[in-house]
Order: sequence, then C-alpha cells, then structure tokens
Amino acid sequence: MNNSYECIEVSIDGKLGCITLNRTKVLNAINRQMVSEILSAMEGFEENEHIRVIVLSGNGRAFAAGADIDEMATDEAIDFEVRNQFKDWDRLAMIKKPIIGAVQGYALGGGFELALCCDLLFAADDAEFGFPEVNLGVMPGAGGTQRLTKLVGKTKAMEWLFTGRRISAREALHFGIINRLVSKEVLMEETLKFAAEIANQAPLSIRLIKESVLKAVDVSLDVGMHFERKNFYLLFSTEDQKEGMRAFQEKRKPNFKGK
Ligand code: DAK
Repeated sequence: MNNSYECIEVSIDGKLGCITLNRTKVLNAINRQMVSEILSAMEGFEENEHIRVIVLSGNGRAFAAGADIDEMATDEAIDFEVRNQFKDWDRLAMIKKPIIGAVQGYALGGGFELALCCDLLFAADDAEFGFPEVNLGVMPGAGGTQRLTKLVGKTKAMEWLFTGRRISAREALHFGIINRLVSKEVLMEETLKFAAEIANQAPLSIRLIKESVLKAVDVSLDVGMHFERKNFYLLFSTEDQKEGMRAFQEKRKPNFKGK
C-alpha cells in the first residue's frame, strides 16, 4: 500500500479499506492532488483481493467543503480541458467494490458530489449537504446536477441547486440521500459495523448487484431486466453460488471466497 499520501489517510481494517480525507485546515477542500490520491487508494483497494468494502470519511469539522476554491479561482475554461481533470472523477465512478461514505459536518459542492459517488451513506446529525456553486457564479461539474436529480427528482434538485441552500441530515434522510442518520459520536463505529456486514456477503453477488442497480438508474426497464438476467446467470458460474446453496442445504454458514 502507498503510505505517502499527503491529503488523505489510508488504512486497512480486516476486509475494509478505509480512506479518510485529511486537509482539516481547509475543511478537507478537494484539490487535484486529493482527487488523484483518493483514486489511487481506491484502485489499490480494488486490486486487493482481501478488501471487500471501501469506507470513505473525513477528518475534522467536515467531510469536504467542496473543491479547493483557491486552486481553481484563476482557472480558465481551457485549463480544465487541457488537464482533462474530470477523468479521475470518471474513474472513481468505475470502482466495482461497494463504497460506503461516512459524512460528518459539511459535504458541499465537490464534497457532496464525492458523497454521491458512494453507494451507501451514513451521516452524523451535524451533517449538512448542499451545492453552493451558484453563489460562486458556477455550477456543479462532477455529476452534482445529474446524480442529485436522479436520486431525488427534479423538484427538490432544482430548488437546492438554484438556492445553494444546505440540506440537513434529517432532510437528507427524508429524501433518501442517506441510508442512516446517527449521532456524531458513533458515526464511524456504526459505519464500520455495517461495512463489515456487507464485507461478509458473497463478494461477486455484491459486485454484480452494484453494477445492476447503477444500470437501473440509466436505462429502460427492458434493458435493465436483460442486464440483470445476464448477471444472474453469471453468478451460477461461481464457486460461491455452489458454496452458498450447499451451506443452506447443510444448515451451516457459507464460507464465501469471491470466486
Ligand atoms: N476551498 C478552499 N478553502 C476552503 C473551502 C473551499 N471549498 N472551504 C473552506 N475553506 C477554508 C476557508 O477558506 C478557511 O481557511 P482560512 O481562512 O482559515 O485560511 C477554512 O477552510 C475554514 O473555513 P471557514 O473559516 O470559512 O469556516 P466556517 O465554519 O466559518 O464556514 C463553510 C464553513 C463550509 C460554510 C465555508 O468555509 C464555506 O462556505 N466554504 C466554501 C463552500 C463552497 O462554496 N464549496 C463549493 C466550492 S465549488 C471539478 C470538480 C468539482 C468541482 C469543481 C471542479 N473538476 C473535476 C474540474 C466542484 C466545485 C465546488 O465544490
């Protein structure tokens, strides 16, 4: 594992690969280096067969208060094109292992977009989500208008994006943005406990379920059903399917290997 990261902390806890955003002086503002480090850590976990679930959190007062405004304040449009800066974000969305986010404090702008790249979200009672880009004369560019709208529908997405207003953890729970709302003191404990539960499920089932659910967001029911069926067939070519069904018949716990 690469331990030379500057903007994040990375650790392994059993079957969990943990990434913690760590630029606390600027509320974990996401600069280019941080995105590249998150991607490198995630791709490392993706290749590590012992890691089953990735957990993403932030140190200090925030999950992340957005992209680093100081870094992009003087950027010109062509700079984004030349740097092809969105490619790292695109690669984050291609991670196949489940990602669980633990959000405390601010998840704003790019921080909210990063949270929306997670498959499941746990949030502390002090969490605040939002897209304040409109106050800066810009708009979300790393999937915010798309992922939020697909998640909550046009009505609330438009309101939150037009106003930049913050969404409380309670509202986020109400609108299905987060899975669980817990007190700040137990946020990591509860997230890790849940992640460990997912980590003990059959890894290939989890992988193909993730792929199928993400597909459902984008395609017609007919196309989605076809996609689901192919993944369903595929799992019958795995050792874990044999093991899972044999364990049921033998009335014991299955021992899944991800094969
Ligand atoms: N960038 C840089 N520094 C930030 C920051 C940010 N997004 N957010 C906070 N900080 C810094 C503050 O400047 C301050 O630094 P010092 O003054 O101490 O040096 C320190 O963090 C503590 O912040 P505050 O003193 O402001 O703390 P408060 O509790 O008073 O306020 C706040 C917290 C979160 C309400 C406030 O800091 C705030 O409004 N922050 C900015 C929030 C924001 O507008 N975020 C959206 C940024 S735009 C892209 C991908 C994505 C994006 C762009 C491009 N590509 C792939 C190309 C996304 C764009 C955005 O996210």
